[in-house]
Amino acid sequence: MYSEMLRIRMIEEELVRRYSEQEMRCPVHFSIGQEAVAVGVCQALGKKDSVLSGHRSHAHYLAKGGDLKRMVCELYGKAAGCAGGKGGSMHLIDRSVNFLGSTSIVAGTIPVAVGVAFANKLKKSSAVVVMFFGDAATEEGLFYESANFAAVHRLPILFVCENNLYSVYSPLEVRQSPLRKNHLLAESLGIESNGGLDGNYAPSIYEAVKKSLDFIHSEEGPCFLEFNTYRWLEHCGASYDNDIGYRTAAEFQTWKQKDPLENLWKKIKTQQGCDEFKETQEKNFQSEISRAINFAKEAPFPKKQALNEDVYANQGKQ
Ligand SMILES: Cc1ncc(C[n+]2csc(CCOP(=O)(O)OP(=O)(O)O)c2C)c(N)n1
Ligand SMILES: [Mg+2]
Repeated sequence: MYSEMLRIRMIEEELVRRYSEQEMRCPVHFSIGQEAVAVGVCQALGKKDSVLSGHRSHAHYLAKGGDLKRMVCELYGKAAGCAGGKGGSMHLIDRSVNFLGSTSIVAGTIPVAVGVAFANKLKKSSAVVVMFFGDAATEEGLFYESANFAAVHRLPILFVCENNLYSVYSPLEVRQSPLRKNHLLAESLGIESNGGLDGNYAPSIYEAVKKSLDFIHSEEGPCFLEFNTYRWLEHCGASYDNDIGYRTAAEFQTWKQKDPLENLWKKIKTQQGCDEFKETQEKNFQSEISRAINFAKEAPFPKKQALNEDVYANQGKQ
Protein backbone atom coordinates (compact mmCIF):
# COMPACT_ATOMS: atom_id res chain seq x y z
CA MET A 1 0.00 0.00 0.00
CA TYR A 2 2.84 2.35 0.81
CA SER A 3 4.52 1.64 -2.49
CA GLU A 4 1.32 2.22 -4.45
CA MET A 5 0.66 5.52 -2.66
CA LEU A 6 4.25 6.60 -3.18
CA ARG A 7 3.94 5.93 -6.91
CA ILE A 8 0.72 7.92 -7.20
CA ARG A 9 2.16 10.81 -5.15
CA MET A 10 5.31 10.89 -7.28
CA ILE A 11 3.31 10.84 -10.52
CA GLU A 12 1.09 13.71 -9.43
CA GLU A 13 4.01 15.72 -8.07
CA GLU A 14 5.75 15.41 -11.43
CA LEU A 15 2.59 16.48 -13.24
CA VAL A 16 2.36 19.47 -10.88
CA ARG A 17 5.94 20.46 -11.79
CA ARG A 18 5.21 20.07 -15.51
CA TYR A 19 1.85 21.79 -15.58
CA SER A 20 3.30 25.28 -15.79
CA GLU A 21 5.04 24.34 -19.06
CA GLN A 22 1.56 24.77 -20.58
CA GLU A 23 1.80 21.61 -22.64
CA MET A 24 -1.01 19.96 -20.69
CA ARG A 25 -3.94 22.13 -21.72
CA CYS A 26 -6.73 20.42 -19.78
CA PRO A 27 -7.95 21.35 -16.29
CA VAL A 28 -6.43 19.10 -13.61
CA HIS A 29 -7.78 18.10 -10.21
CA PHE A 30 -4.99 16.55 -8.17
CA SER A 31 -5.51 13.99 -5.41
CA ILE A 32 -2.37 14.81 -3.41
CA GLY A 33 -3.28 14.18 0.25
CA GLN A 34 -6.14 11.83 -0.66
CA GLU A 35 -4.18 8.82 -1.95
CA ALA A 36 -5.09 6.48 0.91
CA VAL A 37 -8.73 6.13 -0.14
CA ALA A 38 -7.85 5.22 -3.73
CA VAL A 39 -5.23 2.69 -2.67
CA GLY A 40 -7.02 1.20 0.35
CA VAL A 41 -10.17 0.67 -1.72
CA CYS A 42 -8.60 -0.61 -4.94
CA GLN A 43 -6.26 -3.06 -3.21
CA ALA A 44 -9.31 -4.74 -1.72
CA LEU A 45 -10.77 -5.32 -5.20
CA GLY A 46 -10.23 -8.05 -7.74
CA LYS A 47 -9.42 -7.39 -11.39
CA LYS A 48 -12.94 -8.12 -12.60
CA ASP A 49 -14.43 -5.62 -10.15
CA SER A 50 -15.08 -2.27 -11.83
CA VAL A 51 -14.33 1.27 -10.75
CA LEU A 52 -15.82 4.58 -11.91
CA SER A 53 -14.92 8.06 -10.77
CA GLY A 54 -15.40 11.77 -11.36
CA HIS A 55 -13.29 14.84 -11.99
CA ARG A 56 -10.59 13.99 -9.39
CA SER A 57 -9.73 10.57 -10.75
CA HIS A 58 -5.95 10.19 -11.32
CA ALA A 59 -5.42 8.24 -8.09
CA HIS A 60 -8.44 5.98 -8.67
CA TYR A 61 -7.35 5.19 -12.23
CA LEU A 62 -3.77 4.43 -11.17
CA ALA A 63 -4.73 2.44 -8.07
CA LYS A 64 -7.00 0.22 -10.20
CA GLY A 65 -4.03 -0.48 -12.45
CA GLY A 66 -4.74 2.01 -15.25
CA ASP A 67 -1.90 2.45 -17.73
CA LEU A 68 0.34 5.38 -16.77
CA LYS A 69 1.59 6.22 -20.29
CA ARG A 70 -1.94 6.40 -21.62
CA MET A 71 -3.01 8.61 -18.72
CA VAL A 72 -0.14 11.03 -19.24
CA CYS A 73 -0.80 11.08 -23.00
CA GLU A 74 -4.42 11.92 -22.24
CA LEU A 75 -3.35 14.90 -20.13
CA TYR A 76 -1.10 16.05 -22.98
CA GLY A 77 -4.01 15.66 -25.44
CA LYS A 78 -2.20 13.02 -27.49
CA ALA A 79 -3.78 10.34 -29.67
CA ALA A 80 -2.24 7.56 -27.56
CA GLY A 81 -4.18 8.87 -24.55
CA CYS A 82 -6.69 6.58 -22.87
CA ALA A 83 -9.56 8.67 -24.29
CA GLY A 84 -7.80 9.30 -27.60
CA GLY A 85 -6.45 12.62 -26.34
CA LYS A 86 -9.90 14.16 -26.56
CA GLY A 87 -10.97 14.07 -22.94
CA GLY A 88 -8.08 15.21 -20.75
CA SER A 89 -7.59 14.63 -17.06
CA MET A 90 -11.29 14.29 -16.24
CA HIS A 91 -12.01 11.56 -18.80
CA LEU A 92 -9.79 8.66 -17.82
CA ILE A 93 -10.68 5.13 -18.80
CA ASP A 94 -8.85 1.81 -19.00
CA ARG A 95 -11.24 -1.00 -19.77
CA SER A 96 -8.43 -3.58 -19.69
CA VAL A 97 -8.38 -3.22 -15.89
CA ASN A 98 -12.08 -2.41 -15.52
CA PHE A 99 -11.57 1.24 -14.78
CA LEU A 100 -14.73 2.07 -16.69
CA GLY A 101 -14.48 5.82 -16.81
CA SER A 102 -14.63 9.20 -15.19
CA THR A 103 -16.41 12.36 -16.27
CA SER A 104 -16.43 15.98 -15.25
CA ILE A 105 -20.07 16.35 -14.28
CA VAL A 106 -20.40 16.06 -10.51
CA ALA A 107 -22.33 12.81 -9.79
CA GLY A 108 -22.62 12.17 -13.54
CA THR A 109 -21.00 8.74 -13.41
CA ILE A 110 -23.06 7.50 -10.44
CA PRO A 111 -26.02 6.30 -12.56
CA VAL A 112 -23.56 4.72 -15.02
CA ALA A 113 -21.95 2.78 -12.15
CA VAL A 114 -25.37 1.67 -10.94
CA GLY A 115 -26.17 0.55 -14.50
CA VAL A 116 -23.00 -1.53 -14.59
CA ALA A 117 -23.93 -3.11 -11.24
CA PHE A 118 -27.44 -3.82 -12.56
CA ALA A 119 -25.91 -5.51 -15.64
CA ASN A 120 -23.60 -7.56 -13.41
CA LYS A 121 -26.55 -8.73 -11.35
CA LEU A 122 -28.57 -9.68 -14.45
CA LYS A 123 -25.55 -11.59 -15.79
CA LYS A 124 -25.17 -13.29 -12.40
CA SER A 125 -21.58 -12.08 -12.28
CA SER A 126 -19.88 -11.88 -8.89
CA ALA A 127 -18.11 -8.64 -9.88
CA VAL A 128 -18.65 -5.59 -7.71
CA VAL A 129 -18.71 -1.98 -8.87
CA VAL A 130 -17.03 0.79 -6.86
CA MET A 131 -18.18 4.35 -7.44
CA PHE A 132 -15.85 7.08 -6.11
CA PHE A 133 -17.28 10.58 -5.60
CA GLY A 134 -16.82 13.67 -3.44
CA ASP A 135 -18.95 15.08 -0.63
CA ALA A 136 -20.66 17.48 -3.05
CA ALA A 137 -21.96 14.66 -5.23
CA THR A 138 -24.25 13.61 -2.37
CA GLU A 139 -26.04 16.94 -2.90
CA GLU A 140 -27.06 16.06 -6.46
CA GLY A 141 -30.40 14.52 -7.40
CA LEU A 142 -28.57 11.92 -9.44
CA PHE A 143 -27.08 10.52 -6.26
CA TYR A 144 -30.46 9.95 -4.56
CA GLU A 145 -32.12 8.49 -7.65
CA SER A 146 -29.23 6.18 -8.43
CA ALA A 147 -28.63 5.10 -4.84
CA ASN A 148 -32.34 4.43 -4.42
CA PHE A 149 -32.38 2.27 -7.57
CA ALA A 150 -29.36 0.36 -6.27
CA ALA A 151 -31.09 -0.19 -2.93
CA VAL A 152 -34.41 -1.30 -4.43
CA HIS A 153 -32.70 -3.80 -6.73
CA ARG A 154 -30.10 -4.85 -4.13
CA LEU A 155 -27.26 -4.18 -6.57
CA PRO A 156 -23.60 -5.20 -6.05
CA ILE A 157 -22.18 -1.71 -5.74
CA LEU A 158 -20.04 0.08 -3.17
CA PHE A 159 -20.48 3.87 -3.04
CA VAL A 160 -17.27 5.49 -1.78
CA CYS A 161 -17.61 9.11 -0.70
CA GLU A 162 -14.35 11.03 -0.23
CA ASN A 163 -15.35 13.82 2.09
CA ASN A 164 -12.63 16.47 1.81
CA LEU A 165 -14.83 19.15 3.40
CA TYR A 166 -15.07 21.32 0.28
CA SER A 167 -16.85 21.74 -3.00
CA VAL A 168 -14.44 24.09 -4.79
CA TYR A 169 -14.33 27.00 -2.25
CA SER A 170 -17.55 26.16 -0.40
CA PRO A 171 -17.11 24.38 2.92
CA LEU A 172 -19.63 21.82 4.12
CA GLU A 173 -21.18 24.36 6.56
CA VAL A 174 -22.64 26.49 3.75
CA ARG A 175 -23.96 23.47 1.84
CA GLN A 176 -25.23 21.00 4.38
CA SER A 177 -26.99 21.26 7.73
CA PRO A 178 -24.68 20.50 10.67
CA LEU A 179 -27.20 17.81 11.62
CA ARG A 180 -26.83 15.99 8.30
CA LYS A 181 -24.65 12.94 7.90
CA ASN A 182 -24.09 11.75 4.34
CA HIS A 183 -23.92 8.09 5.26
CA LEU A 184 -27.24 8.32 7.10
CA LEU A 185 -28.82 9.63 3.90
CA ALA A 186 -27.68 6.47 2.17
CA GLU A 187 -28.81 4.38 5.14
CA SER A 188 -32.26 5.94 4.97
CA LEU A 189 -32.57 4.62 1.41
CA GLY A 190 -31.86 1.09 2.65
CA ILE A 191 -28.13 0.95 2.00
CA GLU A 192 -25.67 -0.59 4.47
CA SER A 193 -23.64 2.50 5.40
CA ASN A 194 -20.77 3.71 7.49
CA GLY A 195 -19.36 7.23 7.77
CA GLY A 196 -16.89 9.47 9.56
CA LEU A 197 -14.13 6.97 8.73
CA ASP A 198 -10.44 7.86 8.66
CA GLY A 199 -9.65 8.46 5.00
CA ASN A 200 -5.94 8.90 5.51
CA TYR A 201 -4.99 5.43 6.70
CA ALA A 202 -4.97 2.93 3.85
CA PRO A 203 -4.94 -0.30 5.94
CA SER A 204 -8.14 0.57 7.84
CA ILE A 205 -9.78 1.70 4.58
CA TYR A 206 -8.87 -1.68 3.08
CA GLU A 207 -10.45 -3.48 6.06
CA ALA A 208 -13.65 -1.45 5.84
CA VAL A 209 -13.93 -2.20 2.12
CA LYS A 210 -13.31 -5.92 2.64
CA LYS A 211 -16.22 -5.98 5.10
CA SER A 212 -18.45 -4.18 2.62
CA LEU A 213 -17.44 -6.61 -0.14
CA ASP A 214 -18.37 -9.56 2.09
CA PHE A 215 -21.76 -7.97 2.65
CA ILE A 216 -22.26 -7.30 -1.07
CA HIS A 217 -21.10 -10.79 -2.06
CA SER A 218 -23.56 -12.40 0.30
CA GLU A 219 -26.11 -10.62 -1.90
CA GLU A 220 -27.37 -8.47 0.89
CA GLY A 221 -27.21 -5.37 -1.30
CA PRO A 222 -25.27 -2.17 -1.87
CA CYS A 223 -22.96 -0.44 0.62
CA PHE A 224 -21.89 3.14 1.22
CA LEU A 225 -18.66 4.23 2.94
CA GLU A 226 -17.68 7.80 3.70
CA PHE A 227 -14.02 8.61 4.38
CA ASN A 228 -12.79 11.93 5.74
CA THR A 229 -9.74 13.30 3.96
CA TYR A 230 -8.30 16.54 2.58
CA ARG A 231 -6.93 17.83 -0.71
CA TRP A 232 -3.71 19.78 -0.39
CA LEU A 233 -3.67 21.73 -3.64
CA GLU A 234 -6.20 24.14 -5.06
CA HIS A 235 -9.48 22.63 -6.27
CA CYS A 236 -8.42 22.73 -9.90
CA GLY A 237 -4.83 23.35 -10.91
CA ALA A 238 -1.29 22.79 -9.75
CA SER A 239 -0.90 25.52 -7.11
CA TYR A 240 -1.54 25.94 -3.42
CA ASP A 241 -4.34 28.45 -2.77
CA ASN A 242 -4.40 28.79 0.99
CA ASP A 243 -3.68 32.50 0.63
CA ILE A 244 -7.08 33.31 -0.87
CA GLY A 245 -8.86 32.82 2.41
CA TYR A 246 -11.51 30.11 1.99
CA ARG A 247 -9.62 27.81 4.36
CA THR A 248 -7.25 28.55 7.20
CA ALA A 249 -3.55 27.82 7.43
CA ALA A 250 -4.22 26.04 10.73
CA GLU A 251 -6.76 23.68 9.13
CA PHE A 252 -4.36 22.93 6.28
CA GLN A 253 -1.51 22.20 8.71
CA THR A 254 -3.67 19.88 10.81
CA TRP A 255 -4.44 17.81 7.74
CA LYS A 256 -0.92 17.97 6.38
CA GLN A 257 0.19 16.23 9.58
CA LYS A 258 -2.17 13.44 8.67
CA ASP A 259 -0.29 12.87 5.41
CA PRO A 260 -1.37 9.34 4.38
CA LEU A 261 2.02 8.59 2.86
CA GLU A 262 4.26 9.91 5.64
CA ASN A 263 2.16 8.40 8.40
CA LEU A 264 2.17 4.93 6.87
CA TRP A 265 5.92 5.28 6.37
CA LYS A 266 6.35 6.04 10.09
CA LYS A 267 4.54 2.77 10.90
CA ILE A 268 6.56 0.55 8.57
CA LYS A 269 9.99 2.13 8.49
CA THR A 270 11.34 0.14 11.43
CA GLN A 271 11.01 -3.09 9.45
CA GLN A 272 14.21 -4.53 8.10
CA GLY A 273 15.15 -3.46 4.58
CA CYS A 274 12.53 -0.72 4.44
CA ASP A 275 14.91 2.14 3.62
CA GLU A 276 16.47 0.24 0.74
CA PHE A 277 13.02 -0.76 -0.50
CA LYS A 278 11.90 2.87 -0.49
CA GLU A 279 15.02 4.03 -2.27
CA THR A 280 14.69 1.42 -5.02
CA GLN A 281 11.00 2.14 -5.42
CA GLU A 282 11.63 5.88 -5.74
CA LYS A 283 14.27 5.30 -8.37
CA ASN A 284 12.09 2.91 -10.36
CA PHE A 285 9.05 5.14 -10.19
CA GLN A 286 11.05 8.20 -11.20
CA SER A 287 12.35 6.53 -14.32
CA GLU A 288 8.90 5.09 -15.16
CA ILE A 289 7.40 8.59 -14.81
CA SER A 290 10.11 10.25 -16.90
CA ARG A 291 9.61 7.67 -19.64
CA ALA A 292 5.85 8.29 -19.64
CA ILE A 293 6.26 12.08 -19.79
CA ASN A 294 8.86 11.94 -22.56
CA PHE A 295 6.69 9.53 -24.51
CA ALA A 296 3.67 11.84 -24.17
CA LYS A 297 5.62 14.95 -25.16
CA GLU A 298 6.86 13.27 -28.34
CA ALA A 299 3.58 11.56 -29.24
CA PRO A 300 1.34 12.88 -32.05
CA PHE A 301 -1.93 14.75 -31.52
CA PRO A 302 -5.14 13.05 -32.68
CA LYS A 303 -5.94 13.35 -36.38
CA LYS A 304 -8.82 15.54 -37.46
CA GLN A 305 -10.84 12.55 -38.62
CA ALA A 306 -10.66 11.09 -35.07
CA LEU A 307 -12.92 13.90 -33.86
CA ASN A 308 -16.13 11.90 -34.11
CA GLU A 309 -14.71 8.52 -33.18
CA ASP A 310 -16.20 6.95 -30.06
CA VAL A 311 -13.23 6.58 -27.72
CA TYR A 312 -15.14 4.50 -25.18
CA ALA A 313 -16.36 1.96 -27.73
CA ASN A 314 -12.90 1.80 -29.30
CA GLN A 315 -11.32 1.01 -25.96
CA GLY A 316 -13.51 -2.08 -25.73
CA LYS A 317 -12.02 -3.41 -28.96
CA GLN A 318 -8.45 -3.25 -27.74
C1 LIG B 1 -23.30 19.09 -11.99
C2 LIG B 1 -22.09 19.94 -11.77
N1 LIG B 1 -22.18 21.04 -11.00
C3 LIG B 1 -21.09 21.81 -10.78
C4 LIG B 1 -19.89 21.49 -11.34
C5 LIG B 1 -18.65 22.32 -11.06
N2 LIG B 1 -17.81 21.58 -10.13
C6 LIG B 1 -16.76 20.86 -10.56
S1 LIG B 1 -16.00 20.06 -9.32
C7 LIG B 1 -17.03 20.70 -8.18
C8 LIG B 1 -16.88 20.39 -6.71
C9 LIG B 1 -17.11 18.99 -6.40
O1 LIG B 1 -16.84 18.78 -5.05
P1 LIG B 1 -16.77 17.33 -4.51
O2 LIG B 1 -17.80 16.48 -5.16
O3 LIG B 1 -16.81 17.39 -3.02
O4 LIG B 1 -15.36 16.80 -5.02
P2 LIG B 1 -13.90 17.42 -4.70
O5 LIG B 1 -13.62 18.41 -5.80
O6 LIG B 1 -13.94 18.04 -3.39
O7 LIG B 1 -13.00 16.25 -4.78
C10 LIG B 1 -17.98 21.52 -8.77
C11 LIG B 1 -19.05 22.23 -8.06
C12 LIG B 1 -19.83 20.33 -12.17
N3 LIG B 1 -18.70 19.94 -12.73
N4 LIG B 1 -20.94 19.57 -12.34
MG1 LIG C 1 -15.22 17.68 -1.76
